[in-house]
Amino acid sequence: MLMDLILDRKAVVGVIGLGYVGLPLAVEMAEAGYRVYGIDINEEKVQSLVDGHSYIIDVESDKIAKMISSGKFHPTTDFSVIAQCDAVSICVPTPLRKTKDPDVTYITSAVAEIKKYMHKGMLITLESTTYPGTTEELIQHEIEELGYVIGEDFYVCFSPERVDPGNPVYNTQNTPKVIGGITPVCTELGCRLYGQFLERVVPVSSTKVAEMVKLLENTFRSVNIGLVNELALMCDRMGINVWEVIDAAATKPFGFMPFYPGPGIGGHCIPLDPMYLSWKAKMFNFYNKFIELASDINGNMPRYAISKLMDALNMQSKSLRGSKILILGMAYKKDIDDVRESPALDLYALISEKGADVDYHDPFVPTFRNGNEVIKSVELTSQNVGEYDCVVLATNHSVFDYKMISEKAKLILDTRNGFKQYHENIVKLGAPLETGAIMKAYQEILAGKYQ
Ligand code: SAJ
Repeated sequence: MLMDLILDRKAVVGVIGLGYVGLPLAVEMAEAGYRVYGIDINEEKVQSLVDGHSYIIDVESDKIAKMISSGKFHPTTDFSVIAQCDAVSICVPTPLRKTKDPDVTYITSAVAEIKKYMHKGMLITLESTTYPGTTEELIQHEIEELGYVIGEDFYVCFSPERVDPGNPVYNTQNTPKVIGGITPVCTELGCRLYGQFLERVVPVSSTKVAEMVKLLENTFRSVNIGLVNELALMCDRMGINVWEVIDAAATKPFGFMPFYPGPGIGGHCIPLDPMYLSWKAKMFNFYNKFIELASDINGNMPRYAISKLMDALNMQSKSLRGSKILILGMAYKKDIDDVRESPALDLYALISEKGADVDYHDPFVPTFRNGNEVIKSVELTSQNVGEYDCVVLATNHSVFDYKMISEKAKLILDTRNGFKQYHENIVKLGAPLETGAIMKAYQEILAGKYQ
């Protein structure tokens, strides 16, 4: 009986997809005492784990080595181990196609493998972010075709991943986990299993509710980022410093949550997940406005940043064409090494297209691909920073020496409000060009002049 196996921790569990979601999940399950098969199609990843090395920022290698030697964790590329599994969690990517519709081929491939080794009594939980209805369409109905009866012969849940790579406070173990099943018994089994190794499980009544929870979480971010990005454009036009406005609004202790403008949005979640919802809603003849509008505004920010750069150079009677530009930061957000969908990639391509000579410096990103080219991060020194006509701060890594850069650079376009001190040579996204007087007053307030 699956419930007994779960409660006695004798259940054998499989995790398909050993990335930033699947590997930490496998670790929690193995540490709770379950025998875990970690399945991935990438042989290098599997071999690395077999050798006791972790490639995920939040998972220590010695933990992997211990789990391997204790016999609790078995990384493999062989899907046939699913025949031995009482429960399987699917943690594969769900990218968007260029046409902005969901690419669920990783999910369908994983389900095709499960079908080969399916047996009675198995619990299947999908964790990949996707549109409402996916779990029923791509898992429940597929397995039912084999003659199994949902809620009796097999169980299916959806549980959205809430992993924030590199987050020093929240991790897989202590982040509440929403779980919704196709039937009540599915929900109960899913909650019982995850409840054995996670601090808190949040049951919901169906897989669709659970799928929608995740999309609301990330659409909430995308729309609010879009709001402040539009506010930045407005403030620029109106001669107001948007950063000061947001900092002051953020002093409101209730009913407000600060979001910040930027050169666009990146990552594997926020630019993509809301488009899943928008795509599915259209099938119900529901044409949403917020998601598409936010996506449009956020997607346009790189071009706004370029126009700001040209305005800034224009102040010094320089054209972008022929100028030397340094982009600081290529990662999609600060203090990480991930460049997926990073707006800095767009900035690099747009600045190149305009005929400028562009370099980048990012201590977390030694190289990146620009089309067929491999671009290398250049060194940043107090000598060379002054050689550039403009330094563009695209990602506000904590490690940058902001004081040195502001003293040595001829001109700075700050798209992240990374430079807190006032300097004549700093132009900010979302603030008027002539920032001198405005920023000087702002700096005096920050320095406590009126307190
Ligand atoms: N961004 C802004 N302004 C903001 C916040 C973010 O421009 O106020 C940009 C970031 O620079 C980045 C993009 O948006 O390019 C996404 O940033 P993010 O902070 O949402 O970071 P992500 O993509 O790593 O989002 C993840 C999400 N986690 C999951 O999906 C499990 C998200 O739900 C988390 O809230 C977020 O981490 C987090 O809080 O760090």
